Amino acid sequence: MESALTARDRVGVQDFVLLENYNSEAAFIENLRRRFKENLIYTYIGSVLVSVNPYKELEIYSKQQMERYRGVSFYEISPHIYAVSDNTYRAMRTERKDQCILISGESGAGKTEASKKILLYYAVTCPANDHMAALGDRLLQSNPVLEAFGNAKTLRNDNSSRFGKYMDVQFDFRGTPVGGHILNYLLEKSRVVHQNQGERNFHIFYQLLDGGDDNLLSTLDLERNPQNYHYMVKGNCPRVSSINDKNNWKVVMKALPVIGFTEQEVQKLLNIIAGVLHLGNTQFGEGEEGETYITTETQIMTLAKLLGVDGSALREALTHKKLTAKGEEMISPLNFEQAVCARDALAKAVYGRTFTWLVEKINQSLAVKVGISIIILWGCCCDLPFNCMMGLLDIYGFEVLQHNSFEQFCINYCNEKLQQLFIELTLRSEQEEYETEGIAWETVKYFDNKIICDLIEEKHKGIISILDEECLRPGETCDVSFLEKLEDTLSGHPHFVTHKLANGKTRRVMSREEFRLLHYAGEVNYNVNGTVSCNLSLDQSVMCQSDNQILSHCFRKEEVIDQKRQEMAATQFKNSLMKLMEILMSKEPSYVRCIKPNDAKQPGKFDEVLVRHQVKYLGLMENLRVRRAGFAYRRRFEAFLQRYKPLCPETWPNWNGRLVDGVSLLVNHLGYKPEEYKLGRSKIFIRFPKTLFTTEDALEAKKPEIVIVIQSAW
Ligand code: AD9
Ligand code: MG
Repeated sequence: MESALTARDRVGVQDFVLLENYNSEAAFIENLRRRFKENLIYTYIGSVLVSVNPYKELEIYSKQQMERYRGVSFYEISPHIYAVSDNTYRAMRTERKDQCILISGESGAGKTEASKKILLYYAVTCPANDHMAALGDRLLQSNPVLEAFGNAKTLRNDNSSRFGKYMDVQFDFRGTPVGGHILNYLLEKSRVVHQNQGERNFHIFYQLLDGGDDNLLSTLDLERNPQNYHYMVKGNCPRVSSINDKNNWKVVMKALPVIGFTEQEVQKLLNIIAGVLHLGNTQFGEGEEGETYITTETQIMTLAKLLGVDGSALREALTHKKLTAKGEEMISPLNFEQAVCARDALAKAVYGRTFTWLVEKINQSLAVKVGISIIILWGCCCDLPFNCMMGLLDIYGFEVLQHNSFEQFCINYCNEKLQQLFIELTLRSEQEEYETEGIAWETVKYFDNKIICDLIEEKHKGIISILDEECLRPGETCDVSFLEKLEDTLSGHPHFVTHKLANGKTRRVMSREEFRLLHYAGEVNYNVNGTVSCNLSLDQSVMCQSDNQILSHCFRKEEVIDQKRQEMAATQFKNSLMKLMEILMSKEPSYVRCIKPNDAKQPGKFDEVLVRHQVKYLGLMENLRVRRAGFAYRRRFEAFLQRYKPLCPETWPNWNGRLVDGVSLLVNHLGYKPEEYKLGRSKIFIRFPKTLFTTEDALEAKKPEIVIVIQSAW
């Protein structure tokens, strides 16, 4: 007994619900710390998985481990990302409801790693024939490709996702993955042209220079040294010890054909990547009359060739702008700064659109193939669960940088929305449900971040609406007037701060170009420099004529000319987030809450202050209180009866009385104790998972008998 106690003292409890002092934040953190020290990085809060990044490889992700978790109920085995994967998969099959796994946490907390492990679990354990195995392969291979083009080294994470990713995996009636689809969200395009000190551009640039063979580099007119490229040197960090660019290059080059890229497409793609580097090296000079010209003439021809456009048209696009006045088109020269801006804008557009094309291409490769629909149809006839979806959300984490721009604003807004969804589904609706169902309940208080979401997205007076208005205003728009407008509309809001104090004085610690938002996860100062002006559109129609098919596809004329679409980047992002929320709300969610143990990316280091901050803002204590006081499972009376009626002679094969009476008879027959469950108005609430597992086991044992009864009825 004593040794068991000691072991428990050492490794803590595997479900916070079992924590004796469940109201104490210190006890919560101590439990996390003990487990972390023992390499037990996973802990539950009921069915929510809390994961602490170990920053080292653990021997817990093998195929044997996958087998251990297969078909095993949550609480019978130590917490694991595989347990969440498996339980979600089984819930999808038995309850015939689309599921989603939402992975959240700040930058570097381990979201992307978690999502890859989930995907790997499905690819390895789900039933598959040859065709499906190939699909599993494509699903897995899409990861290194997307990471090469969409991830980069930042100060917080050597492999930071610079885009948001929501992936739906489609399963047929046998539980076999038959297709997939990726939705991507706002790539951080500014990284293409600028990196902060200690950060890098997207991995693919370094991979190409390090891994591409001499022949390839010479066709692309590239040199191996990243220091020769302006777009790769700003962060002063060409090499990262944890990253092997050469190997990763090989992985990407192997993955592309598996996903269905032809040799020609790969070539065109690399032309574009090289083109972006050459674009970055394009330099300008200023003539005597203030006109701008290109000083790197020889290189502009290489660039034009790589981008598949006419050299003089490209030169013109980089040094002139087109204006339309009274129906007439006029060409006017750009000054030096404008030319630099046009060059960078073109590089960002080329890279950003190519990234979108890449996702489209991957989606084509993951799409459900026609042959499979026959199986699905058959599944439908058999009334078996089919065509169920499993969504996987891995989005950029909350971040506070030294200099935060429009892109950080979008990233943090996105995290605000995800937190809102978490509150909505786990804290608010759970409590509201007890109320509607008439179950006695003492309300748990929590911080509702709706006030911050409204501040950002509300119509007419939210930050995004104000930005839109500023962008659409005719004439010269500017960042300062945007900030003034924000101040006029939002001053006094408890989550919005600028340098202006209510008494007319100035807050000295803040610059005049910044506003501060008090996010649920912390305070962030956003610099408005470039927010409005970066939204101004430049003429990029030269790309429409490209004979590089990827680029001509990416720069379709109607889109390039439609200025409004480009200007409203923030609104587009808001709308895509709204759609994402709708998708997620329509599914049954499971949560993985990732925690970053230290800022130094070091194994074994548990920074309590940092962890406490995350526990706080992720709302984990509130989550625990609701879970601890509440019920682990709830089922509508019909569903509960339908599933378990064979276990009671009075409800089997049919129950014709009131549903609540049928459920009462059933649970009495099963021997449920009063403290184990409660009957609401339309649902049964079961306090402990174990109760339901025992019932499930009883049903499993009864199955052969049920089949015989059904057969004899035939
Ligand atoms: V960001 O918002 O995209 O910047 P993530 O996605 O939360 O961030 P990521 O999954 O990329 O973080 O994890 C950061 C690094 O931590 C990884 O590159 C690994 O080196 C390390 N990590 C994370 N999870 C694990 C794990 N389960 N085992 C081992 C891990 N290492
Ligand atoms: Mg990530």
